[in-house]
Amino acid sequence: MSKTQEILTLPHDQIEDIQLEGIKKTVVACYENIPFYKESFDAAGFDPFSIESLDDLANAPFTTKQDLRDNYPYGMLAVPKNEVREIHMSSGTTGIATVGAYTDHDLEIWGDCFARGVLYANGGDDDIMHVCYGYGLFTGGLGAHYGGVAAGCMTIPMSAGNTERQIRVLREMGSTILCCTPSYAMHIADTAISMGLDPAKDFHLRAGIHGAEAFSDNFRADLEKKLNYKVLDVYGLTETMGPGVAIECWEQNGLHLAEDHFFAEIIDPDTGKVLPDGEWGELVLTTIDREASPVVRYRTRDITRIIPGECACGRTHRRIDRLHGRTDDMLIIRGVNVFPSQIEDVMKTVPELSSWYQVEVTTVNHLDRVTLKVELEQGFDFDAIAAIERLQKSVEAKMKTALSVGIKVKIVEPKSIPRSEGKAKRVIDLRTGNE
Ligand code: DLL
Repeated sequence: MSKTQEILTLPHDQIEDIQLEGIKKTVVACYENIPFYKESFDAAGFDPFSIESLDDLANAPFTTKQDLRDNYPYGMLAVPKNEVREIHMSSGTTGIATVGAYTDHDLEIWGDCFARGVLYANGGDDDIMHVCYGYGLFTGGLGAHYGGVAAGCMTIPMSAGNTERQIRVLREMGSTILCCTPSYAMHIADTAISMGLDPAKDFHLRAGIHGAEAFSDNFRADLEKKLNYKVLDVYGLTETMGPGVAIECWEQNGLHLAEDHFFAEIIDPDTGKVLPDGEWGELVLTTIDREASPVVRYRTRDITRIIPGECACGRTHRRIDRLHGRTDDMLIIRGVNVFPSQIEDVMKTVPELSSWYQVEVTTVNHLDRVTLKVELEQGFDFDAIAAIERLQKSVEAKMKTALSVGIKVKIVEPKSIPRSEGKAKRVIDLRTGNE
């Protein structure tokens, strides 16, 4: 058994020993090397030398994205600059970047974490990994690339874009694992179909390792049918490493956290209280052995839960559920909280609607107005105007029942919503102050 495979099946109490040792070191390294942490721990009265059990970590204060932004560019570095080999950045909506830095060791664990996706896909050195996440400051491309190399795959560094070329290479090289956002995978599939190909037969894919954005079960089922492969969800974020923090196994029943590198807590986003396994809340991550950019109790704003119990695959690392969205995705429409995933849940119940949509929020006469633009599923007649109007009304009624707030529904032609090569833009908030 390889070292990684052995780690993935360690009894959980041994994983917790690794976590406790790692966290003790991380917390002290943060305190001693990062002025932000010294100030924040002191202000909270948290003694970094006091940790004796994993529960004690709950006494440490949280770290937020704003803290990382305030310390841009090098304020959160825990090692001298000459030990840093690579950096990545995420710009976010406000344009102020957060930086993730990696030492040689950090790059090695990154590769190891993403390579678990290949193991979860029952793969190895016979696989050909086609990587069309963007390479560059975005962590998707290089993170998947290091994983492919670490897993021994032939790794093809396509980066995103030039979709027809992606299709040519997928066919000609016989790629077996596709790594990109789920929306780009769907765009590749649809473009291949519009070129007269049948990607289910003309490609040789076995698995897709897709993430960086939320996607519904329906969307996944569609993708799996079009590309004749199995889709595994991968989660990660620039602030803690990039893709590979958690990845689904072949069971498709939650994403195994790389628990030997990350400690996860789920908190109530309003009170900050740690919630028991099984309850939905905000994911908070602490790095266990990250050297250059360690974080303590980083509030990801991502909403998930720890799935109680063991996975049928036999691996012992705990699983998080597929993401329900982010705390900051939540729209407050005339005082009612609405998540885009709730809108998607209603869409799923209407067979005439495809999974491509955009939600636009504007202000009309000082009131929020939400318009859902959703594409008609291929094969339904867009020119049957009366039928489309009836359908719009009936979807509006369903939305009102499900969301407790009215939204306008506009059914648009198939393929009229712009496709993305990276993360799809699902919500456009044009309300004053949100442009
Ligand atoms: O998106 C890292 C990544 C690249 C993950 C490739 C997976 C694959 P950021 O650009 O910093 O990093 O964005 C991180 O994206 O906090 C989530 O809100 C969202 N996200 C990431 N993975 C998933 C997923 C990368 N599987 C933010 N499902 C995170 C839903 C995801 N949302």
